[in-house]
Amino acid sequence: MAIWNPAMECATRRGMDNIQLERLKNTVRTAYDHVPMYREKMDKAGVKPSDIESLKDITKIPLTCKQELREQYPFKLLAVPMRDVVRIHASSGTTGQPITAGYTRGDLSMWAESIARLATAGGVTQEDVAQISFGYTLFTGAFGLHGGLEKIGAAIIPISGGNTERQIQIMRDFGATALIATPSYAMYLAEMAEKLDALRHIRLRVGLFGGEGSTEEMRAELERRFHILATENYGLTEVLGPGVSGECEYKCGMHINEDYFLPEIIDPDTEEPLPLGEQGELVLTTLSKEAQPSLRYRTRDITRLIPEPCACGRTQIRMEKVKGRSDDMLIIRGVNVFPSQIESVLVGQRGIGPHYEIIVTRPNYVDHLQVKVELVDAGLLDRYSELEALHNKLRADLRTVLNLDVEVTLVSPYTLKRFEGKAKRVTDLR
Ligand code: DLL
Repeated sequence: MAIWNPAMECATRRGMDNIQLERLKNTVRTAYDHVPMYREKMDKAGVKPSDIESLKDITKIPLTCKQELREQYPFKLLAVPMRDVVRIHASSGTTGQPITAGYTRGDLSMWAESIARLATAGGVTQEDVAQISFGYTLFTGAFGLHGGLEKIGAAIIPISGGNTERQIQIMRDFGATALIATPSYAMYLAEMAEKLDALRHIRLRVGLFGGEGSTEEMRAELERRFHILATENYGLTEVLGPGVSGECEYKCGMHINEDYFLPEIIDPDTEEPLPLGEQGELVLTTLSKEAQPSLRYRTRDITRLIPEPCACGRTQIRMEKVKGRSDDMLIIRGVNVFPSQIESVLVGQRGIGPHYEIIVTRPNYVDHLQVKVELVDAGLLDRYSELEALHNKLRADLRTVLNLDVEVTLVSPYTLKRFEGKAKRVTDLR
């Protein structure tokens, strides 16, 4: 498959290091000079922009966390005057003050370039008809993908999220060949297409999914149902939105746009950098962002960096599929559980659908984990021995993976909640 920008995507290590160092120095200088929060943090740590002489020196700069960004609401993180800002997005802010993100004209062009690379890596071309089913809102997903797909020359259907039946109608009538959505919404769309008996009229060939984690099992299920190549994209509002990294057709880690972002992995507890290749929390520094540079932002996302070049020919460092967010990890009777581990056990099992809910309670001071899954065939509810066999199998499989006893509840088809954007599958009532 084609490579959008071979000069940047296939650069030598030394070439990329040089680009990164030059841009890092600029970014640190700009943040120090124009964003009071960064200046105060660096002054407190006794670091000056001129102390950045090599890429390793980045560790001299203090880490930044979400709460610090929230305190700068709405526009105290801007390094440019508002007249240079041409777009404002914000994170959903479901758990507190939203985080805003401003973009200059240059930032939008860098954003479109980042997405053009990742979408090309995922197989999208000028020939494609791309249905963008992310919400066209303050959320960065839709507008971010839109700019890059337009740059490639794909024909965009800006349908936005929701109205699932109509999505299928349009997908079918307009001959959409690429679907852009969260994996959970894509799954809901697949299910709706099946229900409306529309799958045979749908011409999708690729899916660019992202905005939330999903397992290999969920990917396989999406590829099977829609007959597509499904690749995954990663990003976050605090540093850009989508466009930080994405997979190529080999699906073996997401290529990071390293000329725009400098990745590090730290131990989330000690905050110490970890050796290359170890799993930990991803920390990102922007290298080209003008309106709102970010220095050493703690993403909370747990992953690993893969330095080896990829079979596709790109040399960029890759990040492994995100295992989960450090703040999503559940501690059940002392055992660490990532929701993704539960998903990997459930999705693809015979007899149940790909939707699930996780409910955590603490009756009598003891943690209790309940997993609700949907039966594919409601008739099973009347066939007791088959139902019990399925129930026992799911419990045993979950116990093997989690090392925990889990209460499994099998519910009727179509009774669990479906999601039109990012899924919220965990309810922790403790
Ligand atoms: O979700 C940006 C985006 C939109 C990326 C569309 C890809 C496609 P936020 O709303 O700020 O931005 O949420 C960022 O979502 O820190 C991760 O925890 C999670 N996330 C995003 N993409 C992935 C992914 C957008 N591919 C937060 N795998 C991030 C796992 C993801 N988690």
